[in-house]
Amino acid sequence: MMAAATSTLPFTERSNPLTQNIDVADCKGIVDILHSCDEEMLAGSFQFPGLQDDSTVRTILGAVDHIAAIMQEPEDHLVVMSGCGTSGRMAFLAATTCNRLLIQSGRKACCVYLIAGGDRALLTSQEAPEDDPLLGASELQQAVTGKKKVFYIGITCGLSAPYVAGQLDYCLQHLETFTPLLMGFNPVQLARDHGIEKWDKTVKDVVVEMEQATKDNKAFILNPVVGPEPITGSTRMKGGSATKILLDTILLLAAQKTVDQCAINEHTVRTFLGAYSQCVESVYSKADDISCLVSNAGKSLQASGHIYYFGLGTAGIMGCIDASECVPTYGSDPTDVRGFVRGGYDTLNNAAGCLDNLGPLYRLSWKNFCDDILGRFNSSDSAIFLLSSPDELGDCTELAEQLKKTGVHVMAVLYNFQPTDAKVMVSFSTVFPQSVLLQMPPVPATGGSTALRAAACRRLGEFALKLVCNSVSTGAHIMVGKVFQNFMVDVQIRNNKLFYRAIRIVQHLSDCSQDTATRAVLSALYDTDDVTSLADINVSQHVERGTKQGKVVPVALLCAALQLSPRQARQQLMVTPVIRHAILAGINK
Ligand code: S6P
Repeated sequence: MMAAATSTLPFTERSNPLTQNIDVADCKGIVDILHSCDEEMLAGSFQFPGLQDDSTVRTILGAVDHIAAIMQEPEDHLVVMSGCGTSGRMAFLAATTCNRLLIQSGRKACCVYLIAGGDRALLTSQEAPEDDPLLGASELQQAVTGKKKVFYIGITCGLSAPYVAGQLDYCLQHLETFTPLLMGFNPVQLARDHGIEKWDKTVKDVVVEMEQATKDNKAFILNPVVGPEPITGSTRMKGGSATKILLDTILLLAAQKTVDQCAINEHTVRTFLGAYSQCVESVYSKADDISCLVSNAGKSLQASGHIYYFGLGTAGIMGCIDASECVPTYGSDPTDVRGFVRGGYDTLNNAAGCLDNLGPLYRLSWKNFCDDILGRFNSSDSAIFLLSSPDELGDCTELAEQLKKTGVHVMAVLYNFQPTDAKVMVSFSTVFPQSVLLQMPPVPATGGSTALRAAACRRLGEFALKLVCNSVSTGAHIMVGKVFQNFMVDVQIRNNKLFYRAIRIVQHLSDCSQDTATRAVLSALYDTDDVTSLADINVSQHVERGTKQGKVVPVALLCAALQLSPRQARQQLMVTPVIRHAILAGINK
């Protein structure tokens, strides 16, 4: 094997031994494999501290103390959470839900989020701004204008995003105002060390400076290792889930400390983290039901249909987030998987407000769905309702019944913390004969007000829905051949990280040298056999091209594995779109 030595590869980019045959598993098999990965995320044991280890718990407590202090003085103190892609979306969800809790508790909001690419990145893939540290720094500077103290949480699962590195660097230069916390899931020595265009530092340089600042008690690094992703490099999965666990735990406990004046200690933190382990088990105890959803969703994609999520409140937002990630991960069409939220932008509660005018992909309310899509909704499509309480059944019934008339699969996922009333369940299964009922474990009794406990239920429920939605979209894309072993073979080259990941995928799967893999990727990217003139072009230009050019990795793989020209490879893929089959067909010719 010529691929890069595993020990120098960040955990977030490694191939997970648990999932190497996920592409040939049946639906139940896929869900079972994802279960073992999520257990691995919570258990850790990768020779580095994991989510529940002492050092992680201590860092969480440190962050709780700082944020609780900020919550006491919301006029001129601020918590900023920031990231790219999924990390930014998790920051958005954490900031908006924490503000809501504070307001409900008679306090003032004190959290803001930043996401590379702005609010449009909440719904669609905007991967390029991730590469820009200066953009990151200037957006942070703007966000904190007039604030005296800022607790900044920069999230980059891979310790890899220049956008976040630029912000951390800015914090480090203004430590009189900022206390920065870096959140990610690699050891610091595996932070990204690639050169960044128009910047004199690498992400690793900044991480090393952060390390020094933590020694001086001026910063925090929260980087438990959660193990490789189920689909290699897809940090929307374990990375996104671990981010949610950490942000929710920190913010809920900080709110509990401030609002309810509860003492928060290591035991409280551990109790909270333990609730997430229980949640994972509750979710996957319904593996059979989840695999039915995967099967229907996969059949929809196989028939060129669509998967639509519908939800109220943050349950609906979880669907939108899951949908937004399918494009960069699987090179899917942005209309293949979509999420719709009742109330649209009023529910999303994003900083920039309504984005309807940006185009059809930004029309996200149920009403928008009825106006734009319902008329062409057909039996190849799948509809999945996401519910956070049986009380929401009434709100969903009308739309669900309308959809059922089209002969489509209408399914539901409901999480519930109360013992489920038998009568309610009968009406529920009448409207949704195919459903997943997640009976959630009790929320940890760590003290706190009713509002706080209700918020904790919501956060755990969102986490449960995330796991189910991730299973559905991952499983469905596996069923249409977008995964080879455990690699996302149709990943789009939309930023610097993805350019190098594409090369690694080709190198690994066709067992060639890095040089051959790079030439194959460039050849597929520019549709040419002669790549000599491309050697000196900046990666940002490859990214610009990669954003427009489809099927680069599949074409490059066939070029490298079967010595085809890009043209021949594209022809082969027209006949045999599933890459594993295309390679076998080529070999058997
Ligand atoms: C990953 C997702 C990406 C990442 C983004 C940020 O599945 O498609 O959008 O979230 O690239 O990555 P990171 O490592 O900085 O959190």
